[in-house]
Amino acid sequence: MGRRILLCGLTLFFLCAAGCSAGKKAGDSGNSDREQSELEASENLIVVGVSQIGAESDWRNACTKSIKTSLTRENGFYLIFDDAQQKQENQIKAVRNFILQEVDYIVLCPIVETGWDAVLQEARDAGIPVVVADRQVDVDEDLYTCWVGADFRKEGETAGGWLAEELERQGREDEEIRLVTLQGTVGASAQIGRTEGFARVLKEHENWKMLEMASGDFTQAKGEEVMGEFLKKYDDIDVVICENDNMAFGAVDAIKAAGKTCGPSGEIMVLSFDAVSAAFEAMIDGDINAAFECNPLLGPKIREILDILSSGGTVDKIQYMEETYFDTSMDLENILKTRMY
Ligand code: GYE
Repeated sequence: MGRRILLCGLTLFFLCAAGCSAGKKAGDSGNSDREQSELEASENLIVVGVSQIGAESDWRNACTKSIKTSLTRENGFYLIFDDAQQKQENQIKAVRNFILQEVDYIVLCPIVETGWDAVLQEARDAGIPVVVADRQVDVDEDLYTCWVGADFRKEGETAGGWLAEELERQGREDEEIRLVTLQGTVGASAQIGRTEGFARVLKEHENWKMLEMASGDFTQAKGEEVMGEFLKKYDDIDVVICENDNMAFGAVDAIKAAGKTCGPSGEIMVLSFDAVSAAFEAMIDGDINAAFECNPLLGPKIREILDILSSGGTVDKIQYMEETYFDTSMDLENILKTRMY
């Protein structure tokens, strides 16, 4: 189905390109054979429209790279990729364009959970299956085929459990512990899950005091700005929870700029989510205490799902990625050599 419109578009494009030299027949130009074979080849390709959130973090860039290197022509896909620059309205526009182009499948990495009902209903009415990836959507389950991503609540709980153990190891389990949180984009699953997961552990520790939580929008610049404000307001912060690595990098800069120290031998403990390579470097440098992994390599999983669907198979509705955590007690230099992002 998608191929018809897409091929019309491609044909028009090629005709325009060829039309510049009036009267040219196919085969006249050095390119037309290649164009012709591209056209033929694209007939067998699965046409996929991918709406990506943006490029706000190392994690996001690794995710985009993973999708682009998985949904290739060699693997049987024709990828139409759209970067929404962190705006839901751009994502909605992109999905509508994919529907107009009659793509075979839509992959949506939604910025926030709400606000998708209308456009996903339109995709459903057009008979185009939607695979949701990374963050989740808060809509009727029938409006998408499946979701693949991380268990963000579990990540938050793991971080809380790690902190409890670490404080015990330091003999500080009964001390008052003053925390702040740099939250992700408000309403994004990664923000909601990590905040809620950590809150479950927080509730169990009366001596942990959450001073303030504010959003740094998953970016380094905003993370630095918000942490700078926290440091002006509170001069005795023990722990900062950063809901992604890039905000943690910003927080470390803000802590240093305020003349304070952080990491395993500093005044402020820094806990982060994602575990991208730069977070390993920051742990090795002694700036970050622990990074709770979130796997951005969704491309191969999405490819597998689309292959199964296009050969008529069915897939599990909810598919979680495997994850762990890393801290400075581990052999980080050697682990870093094995990391893919
Ligand atoms: O943690 C962050 C990115 O949704 C899991 O989005 C993703 C988050 C990730 O900007 O770095």
